[in-house]
Amino acid sequence: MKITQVKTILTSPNQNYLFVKIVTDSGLYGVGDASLNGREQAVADLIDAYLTPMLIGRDPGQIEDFWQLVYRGSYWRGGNIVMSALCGIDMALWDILGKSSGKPLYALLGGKMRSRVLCYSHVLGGNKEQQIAQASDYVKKRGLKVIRLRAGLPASNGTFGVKKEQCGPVVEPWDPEDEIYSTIEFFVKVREAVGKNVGIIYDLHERFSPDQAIRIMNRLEPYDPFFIEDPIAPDCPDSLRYVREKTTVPIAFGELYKSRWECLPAISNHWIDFIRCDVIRIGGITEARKIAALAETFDVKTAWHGPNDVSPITHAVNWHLNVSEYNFGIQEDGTADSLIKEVISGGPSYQDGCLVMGDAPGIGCDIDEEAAARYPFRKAYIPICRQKDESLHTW
Ligand code: KDG
Ligand code: MG
Repeated sequence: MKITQVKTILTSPNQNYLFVKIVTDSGLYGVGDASLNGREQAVADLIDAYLTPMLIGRDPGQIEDFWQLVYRGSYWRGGNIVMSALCGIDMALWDILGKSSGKPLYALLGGKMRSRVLCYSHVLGGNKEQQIAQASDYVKKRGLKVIRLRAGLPASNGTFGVKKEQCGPVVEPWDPEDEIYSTIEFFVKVREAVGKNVGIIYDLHERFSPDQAIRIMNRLEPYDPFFIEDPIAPDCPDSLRYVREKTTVPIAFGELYKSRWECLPAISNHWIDFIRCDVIRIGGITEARKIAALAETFDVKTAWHGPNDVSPITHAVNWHLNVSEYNFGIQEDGTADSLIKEVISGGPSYQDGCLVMGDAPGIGCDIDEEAAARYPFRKAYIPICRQKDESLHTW
């Protein structure tokens, strides 16, 4: 079998996405997700200009070889744009492998260890009162066993500002010192609303300094968080050690990591309990299974990143990883806008606090290119945060 065509498909069904479709001379094709919120066009350009010519005529089954070719063969290593492009291709190649062997992806990864995947969803209501009400509804009406709160609210509630053509990022105010006590108070109110048997995750979204994160986490200890996510920025690994030593609250970390080597100090020193890389950002399935194995070696569980700015293809890939890995912890189930379901079919569905999926060969998703064309891509930026003195702060 040989690759004959590589298509990049940019589309915006309420949120920007970039898909990769790799077609072969056998008629089989594979689909992958290369979405990088705020930089999709740059990823598409890299694929079109540099990677597609390297793919045409290749055997799609040589997945590891192509991964290494892109990662090491350009001499300059990694980065978000390269790794996202690599992921879109890597997923599509695994999809072709599954379809050509008639097996679902999880079977290629070692087979099923579990049939259901414990998941958590985002509490996104407008203000804090509405969010508390939504948290209760999620538990009482939808049967969620774990819910997720987050520090700060996205500019447009999940769409991250793609509503209009932007010429720069939207600015959101953020002053962490002001937020410490409201963060704690909010968590406590949600705990009172949902009761003691529901897991509560708080995504601090890299928005606090180590000392601020420690103050929050220590005060939350009696309220039993399921985990605290990304309490600090990932840039300085030693800061994570410092936070870890001063609190017993479980820590999930790593959606901004771009490689196994970036994850290594946090995992091998057990500074974290859950590794939550974004499969797109680390170069796809080929790298995710290595990170899962690395985490298993050091008793760290997985909690792969799964917000609504990754598509059902990535949610499906996460599911295949979840069912086939030993050290599965939990899966984030970002409530996807229904419009993306017009473009991408398949993917996991929600059932009684868990995610379930069928046994279709490959990843189990398909793309409707006509539907994608109905929602033209519009360049957009992720918002930024500025403090009262106007200085920039991590979003
Ligand atoms: O595009 C940014 C989102 O992927 C991120 O804000 C979502 O932190 C996130 C999460 O945990 O889902
Ligand atoms: Mg997060």
